[in-house]
Amino acid sequence: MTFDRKHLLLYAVTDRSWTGEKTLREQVESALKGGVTCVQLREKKQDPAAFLAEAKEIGALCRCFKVPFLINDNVEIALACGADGVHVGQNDMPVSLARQKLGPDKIIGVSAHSVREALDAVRDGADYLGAGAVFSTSTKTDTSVLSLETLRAICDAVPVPVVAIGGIHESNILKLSGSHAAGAALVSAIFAAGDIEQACRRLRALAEQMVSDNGERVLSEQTAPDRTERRTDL
Ligand code: TZP
Ligand code: MG
Repeated sequence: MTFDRKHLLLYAVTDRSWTGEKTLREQVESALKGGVTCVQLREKKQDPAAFLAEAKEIGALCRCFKVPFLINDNVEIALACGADGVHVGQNDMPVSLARQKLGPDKIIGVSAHSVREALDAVRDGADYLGAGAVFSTSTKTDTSVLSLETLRAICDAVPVPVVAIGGIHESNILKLSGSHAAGAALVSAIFAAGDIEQACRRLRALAEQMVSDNGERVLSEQTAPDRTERRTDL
């Protein structure tokens, strides 16, 4: 499978805050059935052994659905579980070091909050960028809200696709129309939902509507010699 912007359309970032009746694995399966196009396993408190065991299990599930599986922050876990790649923030492992450790074929996503950070990340080897928070969120406290103008400026500055993140829900996702974002990454709108599969179906339809405004950008990106043609090992 070739990684490209369509994988960013409806991007699920996990959070175990709402597990209980269901395991995280079951929740991810519901999200996959509902049509998410990428899964990022984001664990801030798991010990390494539990993190790795869970990563192997959820990674295998994503492979069944042919959906890229990425690990937040932890390059060693990504390598050990055979993930398709990682997502790193500005305070995590430097992108160039992550690229060195992962090799040319793994997907590297990088959080960017400005055009400067976006350009630096692409120079250092990012395959896609996550930009946000685009709306206020209580899921991540150490972040501030980015204007939609900045989101669009980031999207237009780089030759790789950009996924918007932060406070995105069914009621505001269409506000991203015309931003040139390739899709939306969501935590609580997916994992706090009562019926995750149905929530993802609705979000998927809205995300498709949101990006349908971006036709011109898709065409120009397809003709640009960008880095999104990397093969993954899916
Ligand atoms: N990065 C920027 S905002 C955010 C992350 C991980 C949290 C997004 O969570 P939610 O629940 O979709 O607002
Ligand atoms: Mg991080």
